[in-house]
Amino acid sequence: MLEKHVRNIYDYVKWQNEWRTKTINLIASENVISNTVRKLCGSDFIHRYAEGHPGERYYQGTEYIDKIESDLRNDFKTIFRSTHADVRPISGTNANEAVFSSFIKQGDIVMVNSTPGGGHISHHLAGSVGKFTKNVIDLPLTEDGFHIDIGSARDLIRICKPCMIIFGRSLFLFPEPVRELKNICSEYRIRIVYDAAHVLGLMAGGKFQDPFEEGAFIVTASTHKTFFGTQRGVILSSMGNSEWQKVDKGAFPGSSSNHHLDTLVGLAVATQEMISFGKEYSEQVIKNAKALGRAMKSEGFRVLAEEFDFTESHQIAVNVHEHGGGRMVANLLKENDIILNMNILPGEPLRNVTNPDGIRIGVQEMTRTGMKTEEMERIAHLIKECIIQGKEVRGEVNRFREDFTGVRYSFDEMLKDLPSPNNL
Ligand code: DSN
Repeated sequence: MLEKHVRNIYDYVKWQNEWRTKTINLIASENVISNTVRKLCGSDFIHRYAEGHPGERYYQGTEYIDKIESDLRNDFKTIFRSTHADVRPISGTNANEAVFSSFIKQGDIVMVNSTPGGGHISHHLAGSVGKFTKNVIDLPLTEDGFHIDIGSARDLIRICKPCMIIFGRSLFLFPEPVRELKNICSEYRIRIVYDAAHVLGLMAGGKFQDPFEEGAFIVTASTHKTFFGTQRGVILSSMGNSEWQKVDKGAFPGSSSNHHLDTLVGLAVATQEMISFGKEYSEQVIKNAKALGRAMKSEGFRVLAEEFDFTESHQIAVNVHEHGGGRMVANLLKENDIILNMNILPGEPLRNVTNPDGIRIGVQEMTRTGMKTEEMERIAHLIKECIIQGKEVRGEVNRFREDFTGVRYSFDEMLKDLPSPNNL
């Protein structure tokens, strides 16, 4: 009986693998790892612990992970020009928690992007910030809903005197006004935290804003959306050593014990891919997102932010109210093997969150399979056939994906003969 359960799990994994290589994957928070990363995952490191820092562990037997981890830490410092990097958080939210626990005290005021403004749940009262203070205030938005209103934000800062402003979003179309709010933040000694989870790979490629250069105090991120990594988190900063000690303790033992060495190995390989191919990749991602915005618009969809050429990131947002709303559209597309998620749009009331008007589309994963702007036009057309013309397009979607099965911007071709050490 129990053996049957294992066979069932095996089947689910097999079916998932087969299914998702045939689907058009447009979830903005996901990406695929290369075959090289995959080959190096599932090694002996999956069994091991290594609390602490390389060379100063609480466990024996960590020689090899020490080497991998300290090189990775240095690579992150070099790529993002920071003095410190902590690669131990096992997720973006885990990285955020290490930072919030270090710098937010009960009663402090924190300003964040609202949920309809695209803000991430971990920045909110119901998420990680809410564990440390109840005083969470939304940053004001401009009328278009896509940008922070600088004048109103300055006024609100003068009145509220927050201890921290958290930039970064889940619906993340345009850069944040770090530079514009830097002076007032210095004046009131406000820490600028920039959650770069969605745009880390674009930043690594030099194609999105550089929050440190613009005045951020600390950058947190997950490592697997536009960055090429396995699913983990990272914290970066050039703050002084004594303040960094707090973050260090926030990461361990504050918000994690073991830091999942197997995915750390994968991230180390993915970071080499990002160093080599990040510029070319991020350029293509942004080109593709803009192309998809234009194509969706010409297929008859209400794509947001047309006046700003739709996006400067890997995402676009579409109002599908007249097609039945975000939930219905996302479900119908899923039935046709096009996978994306419903999303609340700027200006929508929070009560819409479970049935919003919008869908969010991310092109980073399909770009990594080698798709270019022509393929974005094809995707927009398939979405139109499905949603506006009511056609069944699954077969066409599966055929289309047959030409895009590999993972580009990787060493896969060069290292195809490298045997997986896991088969030894
Ligand atoms: N909620 C995820 C997203 O889709 O943006 C990030 O954690």
